[in-house]
Amino acid sequence: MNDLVALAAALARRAGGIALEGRRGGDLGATTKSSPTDIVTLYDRMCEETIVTGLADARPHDAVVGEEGTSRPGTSGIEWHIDPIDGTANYFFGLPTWAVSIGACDAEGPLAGAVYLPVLDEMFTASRGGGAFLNGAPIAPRDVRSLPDALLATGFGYDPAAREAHGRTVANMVGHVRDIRRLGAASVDMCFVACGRLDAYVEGGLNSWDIMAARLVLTEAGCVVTDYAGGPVTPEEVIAAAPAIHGPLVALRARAAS
Ligand code: LIP
Repeated sequence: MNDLVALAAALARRAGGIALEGRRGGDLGATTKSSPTDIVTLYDRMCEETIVTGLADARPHDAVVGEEGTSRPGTSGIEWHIDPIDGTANYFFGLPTWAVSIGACDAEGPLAGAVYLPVLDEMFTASRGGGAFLNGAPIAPRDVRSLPDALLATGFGYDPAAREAHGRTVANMVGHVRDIRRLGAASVDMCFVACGRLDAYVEGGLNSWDIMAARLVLTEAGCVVTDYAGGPVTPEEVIAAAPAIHGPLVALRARAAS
């Protein structure tokens, strides 16, 4: 399992370095995908290709799924989920909160993961039962005990109707928490909850590659991660929080969305 984390971290750092160099170089070759604001750059694709090649060299029998189209079957029982640049809009605009997210899972769920923020040179890693770390140091959520004290992060997908609906929900929540943050990358939001820079995160309409690594960082750090009803988390519904406020947050979001 440590070998899987080490591989994920090495490939995340390698791909992140390519993306960072490209950002500094100028032309990003940006186009759009699911909507006029769903950006993809030359470096999203280059990073995914770098990671997929590295995985094929090291673990040729593993399956791989990537945001930019990779879908490789495997026979080992291990499947990798790759977001080569999570927070592509931030990357495009030159904001620092974007990350390379690489997570491995088996039939029981997340097994190992790395989320690397190249601008900040911060590497979040976790393995099942092995703890969660930031640049090798153990991490834990803040000891927040009540929602009015909680700093809540959220995000909005690319579908206009879903964005408006979630915006109304967040508007109904903002008066019941310390404040809201919208950092623009799900894996970054989730890792920041795990290390106490945020207290909670709520977002829907994500994909497996957005959350596979970061959900393991969260649970190994001691956070609670579920769907909106408090059941098993899915990319479609994510509520992540420090333990004491998770239940109250599930209830608040349900009231705010009704
Ligand atoms: C992004 C997510 C973010 C969400 C954005 C977008 P991408 O992923 O990480 O949380 O709010 O709408 O989906 O598209 O930058 O890889």
